[in-house]
Amino acid sequence: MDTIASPATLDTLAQRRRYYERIKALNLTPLWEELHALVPREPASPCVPALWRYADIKPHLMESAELITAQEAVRRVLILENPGMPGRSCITQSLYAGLQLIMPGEVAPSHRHVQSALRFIVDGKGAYTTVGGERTTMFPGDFIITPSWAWHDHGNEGLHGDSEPVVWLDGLDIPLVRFFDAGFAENDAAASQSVARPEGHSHARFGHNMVPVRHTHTSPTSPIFSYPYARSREALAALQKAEAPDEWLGWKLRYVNPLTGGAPMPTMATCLQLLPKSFKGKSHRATDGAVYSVVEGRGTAEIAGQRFAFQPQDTFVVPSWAGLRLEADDETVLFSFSDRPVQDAIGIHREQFLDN
Ligand code: GTQ
Repeated sequence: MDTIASPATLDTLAQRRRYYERIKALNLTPLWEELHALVPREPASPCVPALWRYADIKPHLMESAELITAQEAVRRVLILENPGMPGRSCITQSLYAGLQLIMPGEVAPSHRHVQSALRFIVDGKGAYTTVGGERTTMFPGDFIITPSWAWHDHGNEGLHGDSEPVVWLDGLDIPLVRFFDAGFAENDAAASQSVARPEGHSHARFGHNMVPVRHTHTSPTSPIFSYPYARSREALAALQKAEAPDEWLGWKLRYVNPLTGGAPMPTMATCLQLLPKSFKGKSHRATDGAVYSVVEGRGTAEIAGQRFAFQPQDTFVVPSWAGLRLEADDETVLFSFSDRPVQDAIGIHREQFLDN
């Protein structure tokens, strides 16, 4: 039996077009014209590889402080918009990223929203964020989270009377929440929420591989909301002395919710990795597109065959299923985040470690 479809004649094609026009009035559209795009053989993301050089961005970010205060802007952020998806305020289909600036003496007023947020400190120190009544002071390389629906405000009073502009990378699940049309937000009555507990309280309770005995945690988000760089970096340095680097990833650790061992937030996974000097990694790809922030070192990210030279404070994005090969000229530390917990929850995550 002949199973190969014979090509439609021009007459049939014209008939089909007229038919499509008629059913359009009933809000109907034929699957067979869309099937390949709707159910692709493999991911075909509109997200493209891109790198944002901090040296190029910083002057513009500083200029924004002359145009608008953090108070008026609510959050003074330059969105890192994927060039493949202009106008959509996202860096991948599921993730939002931006660089937020807070000048000495400023306050970004307290609000809360359904969207979960992460902060990765890129430049400057001594700003703080208050999350649910507890403050944490920011230092470069710190990873800080704001759980869904937690009140949060940011400020910059400096350290020991010495304050400087502070910039961090914001990562939010804004596109995911928009996809579900499940977003709510409210402003707090006061610009700065009152501080209810001393700094370090959460860390004392949950940050030492111990947890309070009489505690029942109901949130899907980690009770630790600051993961200081000093500690994460120390772990990587100890690994470097103790074991050989992975051929694809170097030494790569993921941040965990100490109560579950899972990701710190239900929608975003975060990692910190160390690449030795002169590392030439093998290529890998995964269905979770990822955003990288360079903490230390210079090197090259080869993404889907395109080469991007990076240096400290740069941000780059790896689209879903794009091959990534990392090369390091110096000893290099990279922070990254992705939507992997969501893909794991629905059982669709795939990754490949390629032999080249
Ligand atoms: O700090 O609360 O980059 O609400 C975008 C939305 C930061 C924040 C962003 C936000 C925030």
